[in-house]
Amino acid sequence: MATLSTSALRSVTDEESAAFHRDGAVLLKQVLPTDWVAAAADGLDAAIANPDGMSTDIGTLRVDQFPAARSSELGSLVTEGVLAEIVGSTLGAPVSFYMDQLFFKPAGHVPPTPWHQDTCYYNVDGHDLIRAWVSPDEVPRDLSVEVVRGSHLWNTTYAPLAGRDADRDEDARETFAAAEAQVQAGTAEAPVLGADAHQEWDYFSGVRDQRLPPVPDINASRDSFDILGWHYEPGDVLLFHGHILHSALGGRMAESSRRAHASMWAGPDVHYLHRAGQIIPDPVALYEHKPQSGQPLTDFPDVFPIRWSPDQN
Ligand SMILES: O=C(O)CCC(=O)C(=O)O
Repeated sequence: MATLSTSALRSVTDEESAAFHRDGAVLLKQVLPTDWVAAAADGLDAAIANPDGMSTDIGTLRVDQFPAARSSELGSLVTEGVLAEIVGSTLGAPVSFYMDQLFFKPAGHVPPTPWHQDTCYYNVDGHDLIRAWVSPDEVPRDLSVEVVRGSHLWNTTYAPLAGRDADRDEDARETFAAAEAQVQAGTAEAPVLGADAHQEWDYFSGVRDQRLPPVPDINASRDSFDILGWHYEPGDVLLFHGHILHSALGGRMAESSRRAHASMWAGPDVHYLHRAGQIIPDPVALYEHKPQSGQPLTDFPDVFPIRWSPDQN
């Protein structure tokens, strides 16, 4: 890969950073240099053309986990600093890359992405979780990501939309009860989903935590919620909090496909949390460290090196 730009097109303003902290999301207009947009496009195309054991088709929505691990372009996007600079300067704190996903919606009938939070899917917790959503495609308001403004501060963790249903599946019930007993006893020596899940996995490999409240039916009463959405253009970076309720509109025909890369970044207060209802496997390099609930991710600097810090700039 040729050498790419080493800094963002412009600085994140104080107003943009304040908007992220207040609303839980902000669209940064024209911050990602064109060469990085092109690299993201190449990386997404390569990953889309080469599914792996974690690629999932949900109707016509394709979702991949950890695509940066198998694409040099996406790998560079999350390690070489420009995106980290954008994320970290918005958060106002040092940031490490935690994990990434791709979302591909081909031309034709575009499925919506249902309302959900990200935090409940992962074995991490903390306030400083921030998502960077980047697309090489123009995405109109009625097909792009939207959020419930301020819901990152609601202090409610909703049930994930995935996972086996312990009410209907005895094996799932037993699996969950055993995992929860270990979590409660503080003896969870291994996460529910092991490193082998990186070879073969789908959204029903884990068991949903039925004790968590269901996501409210936001679309049934959209006027009751303060919904924010944007017209996205290549070069923009959409940042949203890991705990915010978000979705993407769909339900109509589109002439072109929508390719998106979404990376999750962790700031200083993010720690490991064994969830009996884990849905998405841990980053593969973390397994050998046998993390314990409550351990800050900064305890694992070789797995999660700091990619940008205000002190270095
Ligand atoms: O791109 C989408 O449709 C959904 C994105 C999303 O849910 C995420 O990045 O967490």
